[in-house]
Amino acid sequence: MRSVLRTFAAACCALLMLIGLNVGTAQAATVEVKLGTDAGMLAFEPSTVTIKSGDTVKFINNKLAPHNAVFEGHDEYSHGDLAFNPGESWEETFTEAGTFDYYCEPHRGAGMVGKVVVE
Ligand SMILES: [Cu+2]
Repeated sequence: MRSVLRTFAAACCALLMLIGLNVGTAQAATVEVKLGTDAGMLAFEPSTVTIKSGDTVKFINNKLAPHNAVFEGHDEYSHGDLAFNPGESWEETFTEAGTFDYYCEPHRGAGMVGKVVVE
């Protein structure tokens, strides 16, 4: 009986370690989005990113500044301040699942729009 208990305890330990490892590998990721494409287009690159809840999107000023990113109906994800300098960046962490459309205010008419899909 004692050996059965010991086996059971060992199995529990192994299970806990596996759970611990899983938590370790499920670390939040950061995905980068360029403002203005490398080719010199008024667009976000990539224009659609798919991430997991808890992941972060890092917006990096690239070309044809200034840019910003406004999420309609989601002030918490919006960055209204215009970025003028190349390399200027900011980060937004998405904690709720859904599809979030955004645009660059000064370049909305030129079609500078993007989408963040949070799974
Ligand atoms: Cu822009």
